[in-house]
Amino acid sequence: MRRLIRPALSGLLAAAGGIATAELVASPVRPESSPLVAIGGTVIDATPTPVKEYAVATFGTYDKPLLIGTILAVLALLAAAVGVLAVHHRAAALLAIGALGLVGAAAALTRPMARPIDALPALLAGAVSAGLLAWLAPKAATAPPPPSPVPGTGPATDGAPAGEPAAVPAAAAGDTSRDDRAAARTGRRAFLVAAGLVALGTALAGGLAAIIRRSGAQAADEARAAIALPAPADPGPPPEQTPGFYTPNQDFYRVDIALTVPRVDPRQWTLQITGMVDRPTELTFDDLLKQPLIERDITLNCVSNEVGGPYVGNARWLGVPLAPLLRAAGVQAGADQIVARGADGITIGTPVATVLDGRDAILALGMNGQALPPEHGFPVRMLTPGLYGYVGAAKWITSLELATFSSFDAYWVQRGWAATGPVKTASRIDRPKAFAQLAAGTVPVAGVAWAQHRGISAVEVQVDDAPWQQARLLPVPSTDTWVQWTWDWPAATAGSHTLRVRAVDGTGALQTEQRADPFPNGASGWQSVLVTVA
Ligand SMILES: Nc1nc2c(c(=O)[nH]1)N[C@H]1C(S)=C(S)[C@@H](COP(=O)(O)O)O[C@H]1N2
Ligand SMILES: [Mo]
Repeated sequence: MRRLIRPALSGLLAAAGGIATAELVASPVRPESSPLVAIGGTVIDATPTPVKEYAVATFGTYDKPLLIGTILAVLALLAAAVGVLAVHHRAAALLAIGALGLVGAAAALTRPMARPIDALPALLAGAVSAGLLAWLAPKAATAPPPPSPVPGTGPATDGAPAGEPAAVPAAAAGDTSRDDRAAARTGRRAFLVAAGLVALGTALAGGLAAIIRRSGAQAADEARAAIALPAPADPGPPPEQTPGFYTPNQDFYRVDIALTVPRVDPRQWTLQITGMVDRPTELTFDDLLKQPLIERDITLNCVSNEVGGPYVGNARWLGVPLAPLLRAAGVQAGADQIVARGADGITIGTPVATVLDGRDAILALGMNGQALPPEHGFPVRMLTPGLYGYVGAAKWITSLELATFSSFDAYWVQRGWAATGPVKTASRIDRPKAFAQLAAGTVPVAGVAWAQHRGISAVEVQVDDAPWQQARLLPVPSTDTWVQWTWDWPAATAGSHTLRVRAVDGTGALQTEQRADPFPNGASGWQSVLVTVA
């Protein structure tokens, strides 16, 4: 086992050196061409939807560091194995490492927005790793340990692979043993020096890559900080004052396929409006700032949200109405789908009819008084009140292509999710928390309910099997936001109680009791929480 340490380490170091080189080359120009990012993206795209669902539900926003960590762990195991392979089969080991580089290159080349040059970092990683391994492997090959001077206790020869020299007969030990030990020491020193050099080089390259990457992000962040959002031509109503109505940007849920948050420089950004339009259009960020902007409170939620789950938030958005832009481009007859593309490579398909039906579908530039945060789609994202995010809220948007639903399936639709995703009526209990221990007396029960663009007309609460009670609804600016509700529970009887909530939407339809999982078109069912009154 101990004999494998140096070969395994040389495999690891060779791979680390190659990966660091790739990061260094990728960082300044095309961060997305990093083999790690490309392989991660490929894994995300290939992951079966239920697993992806599980990852989002279980690890939330941490699912990405976890994925990168897993990929690194797998690579480390492979690299160590290749290092061991190099002891007896050097050529095969070098080929294996080269093949890993090819896998990375293939991943980079098949990313949605790939360019041929994106293969370069991975190919370089393969070549550098192979070179490093060729250099380290001979130094890692351990000289056989000096034979034991006592007969019978020397290394067993039984298990030795064919072709390996059997242990030197003990009688011939003496001087040879001392020479061997000296040679082993020199060999170890040579290996340690070489390994140290590779480790140092790797750390330098990796550190430099990190610095370059951060300064690239900084440039986009500085451009973001320098943006002075114009006043809206059509301001929103006075902001609601109740705590919790607006979700602060840093608390707003985040769901996307982007392994690293795209840092888009608004000065280089353009939006293409293409496809089935009479006048293909290209707009710059400044063009958008010059449009009459509207300010609206809109609640956004994710189709992956479970009943009672956290993937819903409400913000005050500033944006350009989308319908006039589309009309100016001249939407052709038959075009029923807007395919939005994001800088992370996603496609999101939104019904043309929904965007043109008079609702406040916007290209959002501002969120709660700031330019969009990078995580939420800076510089520009789409928002379509009443639709789940996966069909109406493309972030880091780069183009809008007018198409048909029959000719193109967007990213999530290819993975089995419904092609159109109107939000389902939902309600949530935020207070008291599940399993809370409460004192008898008046217990404030409170939460939110949403059915964007239909609105909420009533929320009802039930304790155990008692009759449903009407909750009080707090005022809202439009049907496009969630509604905060409260109800005072006269909690008199000690023991366990179940609180249940349901809502009625603006059309008078009662929220369905029918339980459904998020896949394929959103969860449904009434939420209940169990609490104890002392
Ligand atoms: N570019 C891009 N836009 C995207 C996604 C994505 O993966 N990439 N995810 C969508 C989904 S599933 C949701 S629910 C919302 C989430 O927006 P948020 O992260 O700002 O809350 O963004 C949508 N827009
Ligand atoms: Mo979503």
